[in-house]
Amino acid sequence: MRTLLIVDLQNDFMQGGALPVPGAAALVPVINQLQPHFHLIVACRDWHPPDHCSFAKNHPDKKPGDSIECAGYLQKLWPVHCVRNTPGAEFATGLECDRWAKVFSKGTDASIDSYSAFFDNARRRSTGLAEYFIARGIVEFHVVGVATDYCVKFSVLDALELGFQPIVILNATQGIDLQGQDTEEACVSMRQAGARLVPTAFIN
Ligand code: VGL
Ligand code: ZN
Repeated sequence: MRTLLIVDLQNDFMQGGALPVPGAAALVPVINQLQPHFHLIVACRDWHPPDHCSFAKNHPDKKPGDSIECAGYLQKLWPVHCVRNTPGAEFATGLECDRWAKVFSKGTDASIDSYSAFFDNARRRSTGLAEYFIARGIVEFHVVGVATDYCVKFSVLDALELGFQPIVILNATQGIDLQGQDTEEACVSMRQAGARLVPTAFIN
């Protein structure tokens, strides 16, 4: 069953959002054009409580880009983004969602972040995505969305460790590139870990 995972294509990651990923809005038509080629489509979303530990605002004297220790792990701090049940957390305007079988929320626990669609950053809790794929016999799946250097990367690395075979569609992903080379480095680490990265897919 040809399967697609759409990662964090939410308003706050679009231009004008709280944590814009450059070029993210241009992914919407690309991903809409891809969807008819898939039998099973699932999505994950960043779905933070207002007191989430990854928000710089929730730590005295901290600003976005700083890091703190959170649940024993180094946590990069971000602007307030994707607060559950707010317009910024809704899926990107214009993104086709009709055929999606299920949405997996992550980053829902205030005390720990979750870049991966599979687990929180401390791997304490599963989002249910791995169990969902396993129950359906899905091994290979395509990945699109944002951000290549954060949630896409960590989702792909977890997938590989769990024995799945993710395929990243590069023209349907975008990185934040806080450091300039982050997206390129994310691609290298995904490839080295065994992921397939393809420039495009299913062009008629
Ligand atoms: C993401 C930073 C913070 C992502 C989510 O979706 O890549 N990045 N929260
Ligand atoms: Zn987040």
